[in-house]
Amino acid sequence: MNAATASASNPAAPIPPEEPVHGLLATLDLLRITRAGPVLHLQLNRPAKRNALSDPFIQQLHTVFVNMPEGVRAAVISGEGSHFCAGLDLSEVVARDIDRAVHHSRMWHAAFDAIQFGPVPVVAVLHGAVVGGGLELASACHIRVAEESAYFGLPEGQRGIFVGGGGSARIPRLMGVARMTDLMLTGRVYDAQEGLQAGLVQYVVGAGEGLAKGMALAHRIASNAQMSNYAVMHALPRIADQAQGLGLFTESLMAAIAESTPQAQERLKAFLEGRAGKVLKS
Ligand code: 1HE
Repeated sequence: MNAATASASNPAAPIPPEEPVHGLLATLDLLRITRAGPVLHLQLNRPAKRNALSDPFIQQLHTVFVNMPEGVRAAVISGEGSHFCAGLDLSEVVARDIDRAVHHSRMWHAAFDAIQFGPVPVVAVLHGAVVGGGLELASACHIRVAEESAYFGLPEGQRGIFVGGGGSARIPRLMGVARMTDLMLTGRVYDAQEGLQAGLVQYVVGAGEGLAKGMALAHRIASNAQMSNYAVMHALPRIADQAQGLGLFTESLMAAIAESTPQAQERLKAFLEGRAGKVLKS
């Protein structure tokens, strides 16, 4: 049994070491990508510009999620340097005409949709500035872990622009329209604890502890049955967007598909035969 299989079938298995990837993903110069068994780790790697998201950067992120290597079951996104991400590369906005601006925003949507509705659940590990497009990127991920240094802002109002990377659709679903309005109109910045209280992040950890926490969560996620993860990523947000009657119908279809997979059948049998873990208070 290789490391990927061992970790995917047993959440308590030791986390394998991170190793470099090869092929297409190794050619992406704005990302440092490593793999630990079933978990792919993408590090935003433009620290001199505080990981500001240029057009090539967005395209490279998109490339990863439409070329996910075989056997990867979860991903982690973190940022190199002192900040997770300073948002849109403002130097590229100057003198962009209206036609290109629409296409630019749609390019971000395509890339971030490929993350949110992509092949694997994604954990964002956040520290320092998580602002503007950086917060839009984090909100396209499925779980957010913040170190104490993380802070969240939407300075678009101050810059004379608007969110364009899906933030107006995703961020209110995390924190509510009223809080997002406050951040955008007043320039208010939330610290990590405020982000936790507002629902922006699910975990806050100490300085330097984010990656270990994010990797541990990703390995845990990778050990789930694939169709369960698929249902959570793809059905849950869509059901939340549907009227209740439609949502309940979608839920029934998704539940029937998930429970009839061989992985589900084996896991249910394992519990009934006393071979699977119990749900205990940690
Ligand atoms: C940048 C960017 C950027 C840094 N675009 N180049 N985002 C913002 O409005 C945030 C703007 N950035 C900042 O507020 C600060 O840079 C930080 C608080 C994130 C970091 O401060 P610091 O002191 O660590 O770094 P710095 O000295 O400000 O920046 C280092 C370099 O990165 C510097 O370039 P250099 O050539 O002078 O060294 C900066 O110009 C550069 N840099 N941030 C371009 N964002 C799809 S719509 C999304 C809309 C938005 O995202 S709006 C929010 C934009």
